[in-house]
Amino acid sequence: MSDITVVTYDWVPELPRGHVRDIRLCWALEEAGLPYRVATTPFHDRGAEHLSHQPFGQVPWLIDGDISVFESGACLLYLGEKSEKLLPTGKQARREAIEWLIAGLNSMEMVTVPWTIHHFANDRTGPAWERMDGWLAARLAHLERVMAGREWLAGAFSIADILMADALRLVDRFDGLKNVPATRAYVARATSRPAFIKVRDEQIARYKAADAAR
Ligand SMILES: N[C@@H](CCC(=O)N[C@@H](CS)C(=O)NCC(=O)O)C(=O)O
Repeated sequence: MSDITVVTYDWVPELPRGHVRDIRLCWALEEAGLPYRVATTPFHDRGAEHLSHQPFGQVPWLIDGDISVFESGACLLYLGEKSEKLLPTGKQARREAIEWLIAGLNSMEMVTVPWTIHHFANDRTGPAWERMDGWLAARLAHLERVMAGREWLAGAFSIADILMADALRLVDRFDGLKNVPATRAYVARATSRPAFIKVRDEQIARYKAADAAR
């Protein structure tokens, strides 16, 4: 049986380094102790082969034998099937972890991404920004109530935490968690796990090496 392959860009600009979503897959694989390798696809030339795996021309996707999976959430669910360390087998715990994974994508990341785009674009004045900032604050206030009472989202650490913490650490990068201490502590707890640190550092090193090779 061949190792799982995580596919990501061969190069990205400085800004997203350490945040490219292949991290979610590599983090999960490290947590589960599953063997894998990272392969790259051109950032500048996203051709038919790329689109046959990821129809939006994005990364990541994963290859497992003759199976190809795109969307980081779908990839995490796929990997969750392979290890109880990622997705519990008990019916209720499993349902909760899946619920929170989807919440991370569809209730949190749908707000965090446009919020961070305002930061990247240095566009933080006017009604559009205020609406966006208020929307995120409301979402975070609800999550804060949840996180005040628990260590991880769904019992033990799971793919739900990988997704949620990865989405939120981008907000933390712009100090957007300053009013939600339990959530901020949760993100710090998740991102101090050795598996996360390893894959984040490897991603940054990979892109530094790609700079040197250009
Ligand atoms: N919903 C997708 C989003 C993937 C995504 O935004 N990937 C970024 C890198 S982290 C990308 O490929 N950006 C380039 C682009 O959108 O053209 C997922 O979670 O996999």
